[in-house]
Order: sequence, then C-alpha cells, then structure tokens
Amino acid sequence: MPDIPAIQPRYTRDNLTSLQSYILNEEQKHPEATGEFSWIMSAIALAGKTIGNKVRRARIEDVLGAHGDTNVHGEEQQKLDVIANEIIMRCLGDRANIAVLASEEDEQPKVLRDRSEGGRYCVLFDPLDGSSNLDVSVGVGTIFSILRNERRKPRDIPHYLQPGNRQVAAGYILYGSSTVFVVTTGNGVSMFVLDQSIGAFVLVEENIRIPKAKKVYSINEAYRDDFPRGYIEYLKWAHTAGYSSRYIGSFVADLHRSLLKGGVFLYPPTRTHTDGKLRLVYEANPMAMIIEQAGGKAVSGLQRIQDIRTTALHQRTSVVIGSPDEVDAVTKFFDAYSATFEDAAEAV
Ligand code: P6P
Repeated sequence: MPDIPAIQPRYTRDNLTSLQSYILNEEQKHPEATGEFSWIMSAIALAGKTIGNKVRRARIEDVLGAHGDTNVHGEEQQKLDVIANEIIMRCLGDRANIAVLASEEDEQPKVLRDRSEGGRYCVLFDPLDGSSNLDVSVGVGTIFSILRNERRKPRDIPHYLQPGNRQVAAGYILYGSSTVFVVTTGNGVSMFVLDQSIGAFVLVEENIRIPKAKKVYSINEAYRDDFPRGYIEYLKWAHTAGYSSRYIGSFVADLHRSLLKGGVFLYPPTRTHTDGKLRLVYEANPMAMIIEQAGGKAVSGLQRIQDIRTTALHQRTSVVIGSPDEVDAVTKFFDAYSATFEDAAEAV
C-alpha cells in the first residue's frame, strides 16, 4: 500500500501570508499609499467571512428562499441577498475613508461623506451574485470594485460612475467548496482561501495567469436563437471545433473556473436584455479588471468593457471575457456578423 502523504496545511511548507499582511506589503510598494486601502480591504474580508458563514448555515438557519420583495431590477430578492447587503453595509459603513457605497440591491448609492470629510474611495458591489442558486448549494459570490472619490468631467456625473479603467482595485469572494478571495490592486491577481481553523484568508497563489487558450465556452445556449448573428455563427463554429461547454449560471463561479482553467464566458445581448444582462459597474468592470490583470481579455462585443462610458449605476452590458485566444475566436465573427441587435426588427 503506497504511503498516503501526510496532510499538512500550506503554511508548514510556505510562508503564512494573510490577506491583511499581503495588502500592507502591496501598499508599501506605493509610497503615496497611506494604509487606508488595507483598512477597506480588511472590512471586505470581514464581510466575506460573515457572509460565507451565513451561506453555509442558510438551510440550518432557515434563511433560504425568497425575501418576498423585488430589487431595483424587478428581480425576486432572496433572503440572503438582503442579509449579505446588510452585512457589507455594516462592515464598510464605519470605514471613515469611504465616500460612497453602491450596491446592486439598492436603487440609490449610500453617500457617507465627501472628500472634504475624508471620503477618498467609492466601493461598488454585488453582495451575493447568483443567489438564486443558493437553495441547491451551487457556488455564489460577492463582487466588488473600488474607485477613488474623484471629481469627474462633466462635473454633473457622480464620482462613483467612472469607467472601469479607473478602478484602483477589484475582486470577488466565491462561497464554494471553500471560501476563496481573489483580488487585484493593479499589480497582478492573487488568491486567498479562508482557513476556518484560524479564521483568516491565507495566500495560496500570486500573480495568477489565465491560460492563453482553452476550448471551453460558458453561455446559456437556451437563448441561442435570441442572440445577435455573430454569437450564433460563433457557436455553430465552436460545435465543430472540438469545444466543450460549462455553464453554472453563477457569474462568479463561471469566471473563477475560466480564470484558473481557461475558456471564455459569454453573456450576449438577448431579446429580453438587448444591452446584455450583467451589470457594468459592479459585475462586468471588476471581473474585467481581474481577467485583464491575469492576461485575459474582456469585451462587450464591441469594445473593451473597462472603456465603456458609465452613465447609470445599474446599467447593463454584454460580456465576452476569458482567455485571450478564446475571446479573439469569438470577436472574429463580429467582423462579418452583428454583435448587437442592429435594429428593432431583430429585437422584440
Ligand atoms: P441566466 C445570476 O442571476 C446572474 O446574474 C449571473 O450570476 C449569471 O451569470 C447569470 O445571471 C445567469 O443568467 O439568464 O443564464 O440564468
């Protein structure tokens, strides 16, 4: 019988680096940083631990299922959507350097303080993306995007509506078989896993690089006949080019698999969501920053997601995001076929 390797936590082999110490190390690379950033990240980490605990205990604490209300998008809110939103607000609300908290669950952002009162950052988030999967224990996640609280031009546009290329940090927390915290501050992508035995997110991988190519596409093919022609032609080609399909229906879980294993995630425009379903500022932009920082690509079909002009907190976009060669394989079809509904005739 071969010896079974002794199971040892990573930190008996590698240094034990917590999320907090990692962020502080990163900040020391930026002389202008003042430690405020790690203050925000520690609040997000605390929220992640708390939400993760609620998600794991949801059936025991009987907080699964619908909340009985709809959110700003007219979608049925799950009880845990509301709970997760409350947790994040309470963890971030006391950080004195936060100017604005903007959530998928709230129609309007919470303006806490302006620059003159120390409000230096805007934090935008989807507290629990994919929550409709909770009842069947599928991975769900929190997505966050951090912007500086900077005046924009034209001056009447709120500070929290900046294009994704202005993000100073972005990340997600995946509540799956483990609780995984993936983050970038603009110098590569790092991954932490919550070690329940010590209650800390510990570093497990730095500078993650997405595989350049992988013949896996992730899309809800049930809507195929509703997609603009370019996507339909891509799928026809992929069906003959040896691709396999993986679709969880939870953006954070599908993107996490694409980041680690490669592939391309697509949510095209459809007849019901002619601009795409996913929200730009607190879903597509943060994920686009993560994937690009890992060497991938993130486009709306027509342009780089992080260059899209933001005009509304809950505006939507289509997404083609993942391995660079796989995103290119999709957009190649947009040379000859449409990536959007060109006229009302195509959409209902
Ligand atoms: P569909 C979850 O509701 C979500 O916002 C994303 O997490 C996910 O990628 C997408 O919607 C799934 O949408 O239309 O395939 O159910």
